[in-house]
Amino acid sequence: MKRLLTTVFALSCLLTASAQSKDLPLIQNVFAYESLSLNGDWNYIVDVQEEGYYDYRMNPTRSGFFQNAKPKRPEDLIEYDFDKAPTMKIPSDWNTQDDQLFFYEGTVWFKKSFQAAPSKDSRSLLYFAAVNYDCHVYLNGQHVGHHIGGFTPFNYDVSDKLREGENIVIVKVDNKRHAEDVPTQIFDWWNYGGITRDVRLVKVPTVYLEDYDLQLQKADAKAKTRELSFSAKLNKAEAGHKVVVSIPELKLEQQLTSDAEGKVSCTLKVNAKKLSLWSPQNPKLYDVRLSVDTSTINDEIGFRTIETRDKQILLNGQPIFLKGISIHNEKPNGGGRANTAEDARLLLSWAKELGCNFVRLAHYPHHEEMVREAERMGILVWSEIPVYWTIAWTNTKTYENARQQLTDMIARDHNRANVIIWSIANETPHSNERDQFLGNLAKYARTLDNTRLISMAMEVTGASNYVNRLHDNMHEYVDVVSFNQYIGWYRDVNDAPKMRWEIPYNKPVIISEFGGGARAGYHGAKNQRWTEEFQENLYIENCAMLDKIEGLAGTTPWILKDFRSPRRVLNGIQDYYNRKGLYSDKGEKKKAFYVLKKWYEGK
Ligand code: GCB
Repeated sequence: MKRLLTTVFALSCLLTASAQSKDLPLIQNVFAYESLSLNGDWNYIVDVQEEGYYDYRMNPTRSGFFQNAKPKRPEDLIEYDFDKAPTMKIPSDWNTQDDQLFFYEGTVWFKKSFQAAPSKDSRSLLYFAAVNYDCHVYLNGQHVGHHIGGFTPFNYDVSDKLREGENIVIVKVDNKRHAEDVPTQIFDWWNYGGITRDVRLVKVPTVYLEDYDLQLQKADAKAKTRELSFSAKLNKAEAGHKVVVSIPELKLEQQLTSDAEGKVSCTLKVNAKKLSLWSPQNPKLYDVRLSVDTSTINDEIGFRTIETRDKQILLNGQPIFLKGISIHNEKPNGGGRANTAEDARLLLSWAKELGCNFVRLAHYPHHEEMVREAERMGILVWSEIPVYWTIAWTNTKTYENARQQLTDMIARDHNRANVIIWSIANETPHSNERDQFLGNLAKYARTLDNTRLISMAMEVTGASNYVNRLHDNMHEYVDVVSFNQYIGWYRDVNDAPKMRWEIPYNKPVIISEFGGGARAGYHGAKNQRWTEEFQENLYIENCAMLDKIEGLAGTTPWILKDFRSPRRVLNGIQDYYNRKGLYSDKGEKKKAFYVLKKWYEGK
């Protein structure tokens, strides 16, 4: 009987978990709402064998750590106590917060208490900007949801679980790597675990704008009137709600009424001369007001078009060369996950100093402030999902996972004028299964957003002697053909002047990676690996070589700053850092920085 009960309980736990695992659709522009920050000190318990989740038969346990149990009588046995456990600052990654957790990959439980005063006139959303990688969220002992994927936000409506006074949120975070995950088991960056971005309790009206989209339509250069298409969806499928969109500076306002699906849409027309288009030289953002019934929120939105013509990328109808740099989502000085607006501003100011008008936010969605700060600073963005290297192409759950991460990346940032490219993958090995997986993802991305360009970082294949031939079936699915190449690092730099490029596609080409490693402060001859001079020479040779690629549309060399990677084990040089940065991990410029800066000055 006891066994049967355990099984029934285990089953109900699993069913509950999967029934609740569907997150509430992501709220658009979370910054616009009043919210209680749940950042700060959280108690944590490292749980190597997931004692707090499974019993000794590996069934989900009734007395899991999410209960936050306390002994009621002196003889009660409870073998954990969050209130006696250490604390760490959230948001953060545990690897840089606790020396013992530097290499740790597994489960850690987090707990935070907070005060709340729920009201019948509003709803409360528990919002996580990112948790790496697999997490279960509990509020006051009840399971709220299960989320997979380390770099995208998610939220739950917790109004019915919230109570007056003290509330306790507990999160089980597991960052173990698996072959069927996205990213998969191996990747060249640190698997930072934890609640790595902000946590908020967001107060929303009972009816609010779950999503809205405001985009400039493409038009003829001579068009006298420009059109802004607006669409929005309420959190409730209810007809009759009044929705107003206005852009005071343009003297535009439109009143709409929701249909039975809770949707509205319209086209706003504006005199072309009055519309100041967003661009790197003019990162103009308009104050946009949006209201539903009696509540109003604001956003800052820029208007621009992005398209391709043969080998050119056109921003607002004009060809643009994308002077880019790749960036990992790491703090500028000292490692660890970047997660603040200050981190974003410093990293992006380095990119600006380099002369960039474009950044490749590799290899997964970066924090939202990074995209928003870049937009304010006039920097275009390539945003990517972690479909990296050897993904389990035939596994349907893997596909669903990648698709969900793509959905959430686009859901979060589709109103950002500076995001021009959605990248669906990086350096994936060719096969029919891969083509099907990525082909479906590319088609799906277009159904979510047909106003931006789709790309992916491909590899040069079929390089024979001095011919670099780009051949990838995925060329059909993308708007921009991008590829990584490492002449000078994984291949001799002396080959650079001899290389001939064969790119048989009439589409814009971006070199999405090139580069090589140097330890800042290590000097020597230009053929001495790891010296700044070696990296400097590699950049000189590569820039000269790239100048010969006809119609090149842009580059995002690898990479702005040295970043942590467990694959980089060479003592005294790498010390668990990938050293291909133009800045060191401490923010020192290396000599190659000046080569790229000069090259960009001439572009
Ligand atoms: C690549 C990968 C990037 C690596 C880089 C390297 O091609 O896309 O994630 O870090 O090479 O340093 O080898």
